[in-house]
Amino acid sequence: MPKILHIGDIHLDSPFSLFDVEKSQARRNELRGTFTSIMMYAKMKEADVVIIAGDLFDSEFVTKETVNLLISQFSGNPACRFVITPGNHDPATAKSAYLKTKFPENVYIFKSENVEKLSFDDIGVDIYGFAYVEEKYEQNPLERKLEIDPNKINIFAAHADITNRKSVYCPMKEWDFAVNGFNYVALGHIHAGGEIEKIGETYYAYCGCPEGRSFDECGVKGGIFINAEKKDGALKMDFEHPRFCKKRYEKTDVDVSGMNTREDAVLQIKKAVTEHGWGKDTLLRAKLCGVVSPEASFEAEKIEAADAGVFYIEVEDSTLPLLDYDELKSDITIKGALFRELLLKLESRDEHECKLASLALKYALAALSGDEIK
Ligand SMILES: [Mn+2]
Repeated sequence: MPKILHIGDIHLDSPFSLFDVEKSQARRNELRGTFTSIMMYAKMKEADVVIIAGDLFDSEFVTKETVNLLISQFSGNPACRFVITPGNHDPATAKSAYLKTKFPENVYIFKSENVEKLSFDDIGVDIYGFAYVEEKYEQNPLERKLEIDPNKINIFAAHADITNRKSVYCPMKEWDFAVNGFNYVALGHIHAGGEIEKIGETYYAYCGCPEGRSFDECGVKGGIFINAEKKDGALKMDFEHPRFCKKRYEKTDVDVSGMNTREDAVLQIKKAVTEHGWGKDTLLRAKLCGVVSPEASFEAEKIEAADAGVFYIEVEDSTLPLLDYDELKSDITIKGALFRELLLKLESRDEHECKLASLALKYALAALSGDEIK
């Protein structure tokens, strides 16, 4: 019963852009740690094959440290085969680590833009794949139907975009998978990952990235572990979703309506952290929202990770001031004039415009009353 681990989009050596430089560096090292965890998992589960569906590296520039790590991890598990399909971030160019590095014998790297086949007869698995040889891959690699062996477990590994026909990153359709009779399609490219889907007799899935790298990649990240069996042409497959991420990015709105101080905001953020089960593994972007008194001051920029019990935090104050509109409307001073000037925008349906006008009013009123503007 072959066991296959499907991962991808690891983006090793990727830079991180947190406001905190030390934490950015820590995250970069941690990404290598994530890779090591994946390799440990493969060993522990006695995976027969690990498929890396593209973007193993973030760019052509791969550090020596990373190359050495790969070699030691791959050679440290000689019973397992490592199958790599270079993606748009790490195409198999002459200068790439894929062509320049001497990898151990259990590492198989697709280097042609045409679909090729790897046969692992001892476990009855055939893996089809191809490589990006430049940053784009504008054709459909399955334009011509393949002749597959129905007695094998047939897997297609592809760094591809099945969401957009006009994509320059290997535009494909699910239908292509079914027509060719694959049993599983191991997809890379879409970092959010996805459910295990099925079309005809073919399962397919995006594994997603194993470690988020920004607030665009939120949530718990991991890979897909597959137990496969084919007997007399009948296929059985089951799937597990191991977590690999060391840290997780999360975003949340925190309602501070009617509240006033930094302490209030911290308390509400902490509540959200507890409710979601976040903690030291979490990079959090919290948005304070709701309607508050014009005097409220949350000092958002002074709220720290330790206050909220997370690894890293960014707090944005998006609260709106609760103003007495009726009073301001008839106010004969400059305050009233200002308010009437902004009224149309304050009542706008455009959320951005409305927020901008509210902020303008908040700052202007604070300035007019001689308050410090934060
Ligand atoms: Mn990627």
